[in-house]
Amino acid sequence: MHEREIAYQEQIRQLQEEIAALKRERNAVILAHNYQRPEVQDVADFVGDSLELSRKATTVDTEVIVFCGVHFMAESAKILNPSRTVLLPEITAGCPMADMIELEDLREWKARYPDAAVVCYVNSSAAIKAESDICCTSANALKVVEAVDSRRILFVPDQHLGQFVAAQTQKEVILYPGHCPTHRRLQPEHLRSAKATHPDAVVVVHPECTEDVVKLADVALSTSQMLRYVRESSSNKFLIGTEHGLLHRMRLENPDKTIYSASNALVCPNMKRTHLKSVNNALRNSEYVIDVPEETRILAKRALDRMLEVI
Ligand code: CIZ
Ligand code: SF4
Repeated sequence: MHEREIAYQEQIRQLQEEIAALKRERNAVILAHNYQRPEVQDVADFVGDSLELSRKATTVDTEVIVFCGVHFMAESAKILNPSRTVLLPEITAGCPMADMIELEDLREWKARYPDAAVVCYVNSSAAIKAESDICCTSANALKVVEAVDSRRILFVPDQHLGQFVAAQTQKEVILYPGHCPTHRRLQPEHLRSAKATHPDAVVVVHPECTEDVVKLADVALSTSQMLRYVRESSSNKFLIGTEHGLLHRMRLENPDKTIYSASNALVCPNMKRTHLKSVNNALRNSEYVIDVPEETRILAKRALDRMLEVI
């Protein structure tokens, strides 16, 4: 190993040790999203998708939850667990897709389609959840749309996940024009070229990818579904079209399988803002506390609870 690499690994090891000690001292648990940096995932007590982590948060008995992810995820943890202190280590770690819809936009949209039910992807702010009828994740979006008591659905904010659902239901799905800039960077030509290089790999993409990309894949799944799929599949080569962070866990869980990324462009800069130093600072200084106004929290929780009743 190169000298610089050895020094870097030593720095990581020291930070991980400090974090473990601080965690005990602060009575904290660390939750990390599947898209976090490998070294951050390695220091976490639980790694998962946003919903798994929010649910996990309801079962932990620690006072503090350090949520390594982006802002809306920490908000969801707070919505479901108001008695805990929820910390987001990097306050500027937002989600551009969630920011593509403002409360005023949604109110205008609802006024335009007064007979439609609003289904809101969990990748949205607490205020948007509070104004919606029900939430969904990428793992249950179709089930939620089918379960809602309305023929007409306003789907916010991800047009690509909405389109993915629209193609599988008889219901009318009206798409709000938001998107994930990271998943949109995976272009059909990237996937065609990756498929040509690895013709025997099973192609698995996220439904936040564009319709053209989804059509080129063998299957489109959420991150938790991808992990299960790869674990249970009898194939041993996979091309994965989602944020790079997921590959860390997938490779750890499947040492005998070969996992390729569909493109080097699949890196979410917001997910990568959180470093071990950020986690260390969060525990040391109790930053940054995520709060949701009680009125918003109750309404947002209603939308999340309705989803949890469906799945
Ligand atoms: O809900 C999540 O955690 C996200 C952002 C993606 C997924 O498919 O799990
Ligand atoms: Fe938002 Fe996309 Fe990043 Fe997920 S990967 S946090 S949807 S920008």
